[in-house]
Amino acid sequence: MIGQQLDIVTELDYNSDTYRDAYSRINAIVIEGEQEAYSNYLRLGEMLPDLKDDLAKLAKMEMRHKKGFTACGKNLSVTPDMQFAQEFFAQLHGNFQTAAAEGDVVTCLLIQSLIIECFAIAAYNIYIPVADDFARKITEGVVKDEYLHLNFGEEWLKANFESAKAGLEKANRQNLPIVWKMLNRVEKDAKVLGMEKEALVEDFMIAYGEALGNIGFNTRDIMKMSAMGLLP
Ligand code: Y39
Ligand code: FE
Ligand code: FE
Ligand code: FE
Repeated sequence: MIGQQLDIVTELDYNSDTYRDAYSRINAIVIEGEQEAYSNYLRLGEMLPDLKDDLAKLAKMEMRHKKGFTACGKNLSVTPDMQFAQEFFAQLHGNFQTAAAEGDVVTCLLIQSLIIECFAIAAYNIYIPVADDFARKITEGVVKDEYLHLNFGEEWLKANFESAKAGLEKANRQNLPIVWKMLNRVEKDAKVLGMEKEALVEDFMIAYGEALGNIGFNTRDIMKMSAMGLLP
């Protein structure tokens, strides 16, 4: 997988219209994602008052990420297509809002701290070797934080595993298929940036499967859950 990616790197022209057009959507997705992550952690802070300060710190990191990625777009003179990005996140966003309104912490954590963080970890790790120098440095700093965010979700869900298990399975069934659809929507643009869908799926599965294992799911559950909605 790495070899394939390095072959592509030599062909990338960061200033070409093709690259910048694809970047206008991928960059927007990342900026919107960071903004939503910021709001989601603040919302979780209201739902978990004892952890409000910790969650506020995570939210602050997300705001810093948003600023970093905004600078990456500016550096390439790209205008992010924010409308595309909002539509891209609309379903997951709606599901998070519904769960939050119901006080469903388990579903909110599954959506933000497991699914979205693993999606970010996969995307950023795959992006780093093919990024321009400016964006690479920023993304390397960001991805370290995303592991902390994933860890926050893992720890809480692990501590509450018995009561959270059924809710996690249900929320996974409802939300993971959405992620695979999101990935299909950006497959072409990601490829222009040198990121293969196959590599993104692989990295997502590894991060998500590991997280489910850390929380307490057994191998059989992990297999069933992480492939949910992947195959038509
Ligand atoms: O926790 C976070 O910072 C996550 C919001 C950011 C998600 C970024 C989503 C990246 C998907 C990019 C798809 C590229 C193929
Ligand atoms: Fe591979
Ligand atoms: Fe982030
Ligand atoms: Fe994050």
